[in-house]
Order: sequence, then C-alpha cells, then structure tokens
Amino acid sequence: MIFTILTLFPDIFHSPLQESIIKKAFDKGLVNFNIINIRDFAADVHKTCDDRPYGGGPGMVMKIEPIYRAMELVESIYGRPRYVLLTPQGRPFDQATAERYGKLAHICLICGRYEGVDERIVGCVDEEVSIGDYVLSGGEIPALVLIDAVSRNIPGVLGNEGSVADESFKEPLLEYPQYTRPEVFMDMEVPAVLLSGNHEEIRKWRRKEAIRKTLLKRPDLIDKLAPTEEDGKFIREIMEEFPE
Ligand code: 6GU
Repeated sequence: MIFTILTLFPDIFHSPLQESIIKKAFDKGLVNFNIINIRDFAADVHKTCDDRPYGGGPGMVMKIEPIYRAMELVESIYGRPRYVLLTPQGRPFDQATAERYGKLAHICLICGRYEGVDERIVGCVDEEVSIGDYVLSGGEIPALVLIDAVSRNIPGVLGNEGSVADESFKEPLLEYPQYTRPEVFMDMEVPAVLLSGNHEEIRKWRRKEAIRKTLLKRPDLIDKLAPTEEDGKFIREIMEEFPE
C-alpha cells in the first residue's frame, strides 16, 4: 500500500516512519511512503502557501493551488488515489475506518494546518478525517496516527496474524490484563490461574477480566457488545461483586 503525504512539514514524518512495526512493513515491501512538500508546488518566488482570510479575521489560510498542483503530480504518476484531508472538522477516525483504508492500494493524506485550508479543497478530496475532539497545530501527527492504525490492518504487517483480531476494538472490549516475569513484584502476585497451564481456565479468566475492565473503564463500549451466554454469566458475576 502506498501512503502519499502532502505537508508543509515533511521532516515530521521521517523518524516516526523509520521505527518498529512500520519500518518492518516498509522493509518487507508492504507499505511505501511518498512525502511531498507542498511548498515545492508554490508558484511565486517566495513559495507562498498560505494567505490572509477573505473577510478578515485572525490566522492564515492554506492556499489551494499548491495543494492542487501537488495532487496533479501524484495523479500523473499513480492515477487517482483516495484523498483524505486531515482536519478537526472531519469524521472521527476509528478502527472501522482504519480497516477500510487498509484495503486501499494508494491513499493520499493532505495535512491541513489548524487555522484551516481554503474550503474549496473539500470538493477535491474524498473524505475529511479528525482523530478526536481536541486542537492540534496541524494534520501531521493525525496523519501518523492514521498510518500506524491502517498499517496494522495490512496482511503480513504484524508477524502474528492473530494479533490483529485479538486486540482491543475488534470486539468492543478492552484487552485482558497481561503479566510477565517476575511472579511476585513488591508483594503483587501474578494471578495463579495464569501459571496453572489450564488453557480453558485461562481463556475464561481472560474473557471475564476483559469484561470487568471494560465495565469499569469504558461502560459505553459494553452497550455495543453482543454478549454470548458465557459473557452474560460473567457480567452478572461481576455485578454481584459490587452490591448496590
Ligand atoms: Cl486531523 N487536525 C488538527 N489540526 N487538529 C486535530 C485533528 C486534525 N484531529 C484532532 N485534532
């Protein structure tokens, strides 16, 4: 899968994309990155990419023409990718979106700055995406968040294919608690069942503790769970531990 990134700050991308899972995916040829500096497509000698807003007011607005010329170059090489604008006004990015993007051959991420991009960009892109209800200075960090979440859904990127489905948010449950050595740390013991070697008991414990964690920390997610009979039993048992 190709990720093309249009940005005014290309340097932000270099180190995060050269570590860990994404680096391994790149080395395996599963992902590739084109990081394009929008400034290279500015028309004037000053390489102007933003300007004052029509109608007045504070801040600067990103000009559309340099972005559009960068898009034309991308299309002349690859054909039309899926264009996604990173903006606080976009649809909330979630796991379902990450999985959908993971099936694309080529996605082009356009990083807006916080003050905004000329509204006419909206007619040029396929989707607008936000990573949450808080203010960031630009779309670069959101683009990295999206690349990480999407890459994990490309077959072969995670060594263990089971990891994708196993983790939080495939099902609307938080992950069960994990432990590794030592068995005792500052008087805190690893739950005995995990040392028992009884795989069925371990499975049941993990399922119940995932439900417990979700009930405590993210009760909103439990509403989205389609509980099995066993899940229902675990939920009742957990609730009975909290009289009131
Ligand atoms: Cl995509 N961009 C900016 N500038 N701020 C954000 C965002 C995006 N998502 C959440 N906050």
